Amino acid sequence: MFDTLLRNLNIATMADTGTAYGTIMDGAIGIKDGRLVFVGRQADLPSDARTSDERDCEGMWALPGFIDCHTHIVFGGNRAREFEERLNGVSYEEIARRGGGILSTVTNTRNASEAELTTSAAKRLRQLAAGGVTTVEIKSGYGLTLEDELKMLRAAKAAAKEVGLKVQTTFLGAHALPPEYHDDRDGYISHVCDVMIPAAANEGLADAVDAFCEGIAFSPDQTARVFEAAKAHGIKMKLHADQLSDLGGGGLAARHQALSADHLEYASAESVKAMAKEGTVAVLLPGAFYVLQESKRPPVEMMRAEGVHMALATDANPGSSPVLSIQLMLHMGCTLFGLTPEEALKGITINGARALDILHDRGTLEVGKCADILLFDISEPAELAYFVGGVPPHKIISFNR
Ligand code: DI6
Ligand code: FE
Repeated sequence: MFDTLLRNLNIATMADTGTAYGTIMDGAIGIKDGRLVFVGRQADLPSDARTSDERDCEGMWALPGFIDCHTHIVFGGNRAREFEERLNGVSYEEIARRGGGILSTVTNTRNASEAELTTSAAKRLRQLAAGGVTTVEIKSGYGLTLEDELKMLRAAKAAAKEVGLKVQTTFLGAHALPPEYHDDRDGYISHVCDVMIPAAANEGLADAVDAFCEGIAFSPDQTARVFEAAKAHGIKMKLHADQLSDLGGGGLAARHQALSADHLEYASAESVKAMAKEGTVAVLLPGAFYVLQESKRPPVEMMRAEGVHMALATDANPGSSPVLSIQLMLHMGCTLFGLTPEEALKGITINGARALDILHDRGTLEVGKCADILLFDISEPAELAYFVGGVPPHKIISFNR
């Protein structure tokens, strides 16, 4: 009755059961047709349980496959040279004047073929996957022309397929102003809304739409236009909100029923309350906070008190977060943002799934969901957040379809 039966393991189901980590000690997991059909105590296995593939897991811990719900992992080139120059005393301004920074990534992404983007992204995805990521969200946003944005989204899907990951793609045309538009931000947003979003929707290339709502990027009004266009095409919404200043981005995302608002270092009490009310997930990104050497932490205590679901992600990108380890984010979520290890782990499982609207299928080990399982040789789940950089999974059993 089971294709595979995993015995003799402890299970951190990560489900909201009221028990820490949703733990089941001395558990067993039954898999049939790639789905979980039994998750419980070994003692509760049906007496007629049969399988031709029974595996003794020797007391290891099982967790749901990790979800990295915010990445920009498809990009041309990288900015290691700039990093090096900065540490040799060259100023940001000088680098920007030479066309460096985000614009250098735009140039390199435009110059790369879809195949080249796929290959370089797949290489980085393999590193993420080695840390236990089985589902990844990938944004566009370095093409900034219709053709180059769609190229990025296709590369995202191809790279994830090559590595065997489940992928959710997000159209982030409103990431930066392309040089062609000079200072015409409203003109570019019109192009995003009238041309790019419809095209991404028609080609089935975007599960969600995102925007960078910030003084240096797009205003709340421009963001609202992007959201209206997304809604008109039945596409979900996410938002880069309140990362460097408080523009009320968290509240804006909540009012539009966005899945998540991400970053949130400067989010106001009003925004946090609105997010709690609408069930908007707060996606916390300690990698960018660390690399940018920020000092203002997101209002985690308030989010906790208000009952906002908190997710954690790498924000993998060539500028503010060259991070390819989700488990490092567990540690940094705890040390930099004050999450508990359990909250941090929820951030890359159940709440990562909420941030992508895939909780029906992922994010916890519960009957009916995809058999997407990590086995760790650890003595308790907190070890994963405690070790800086985490613990490599002993085995990954994932039916990604
Ligand atoms: N927020 C960020 O920190 C990055 N993008 C964004 O929306 C920066 C991306 C880059 O520098 O390449
Ligand atoms: Fe980001």
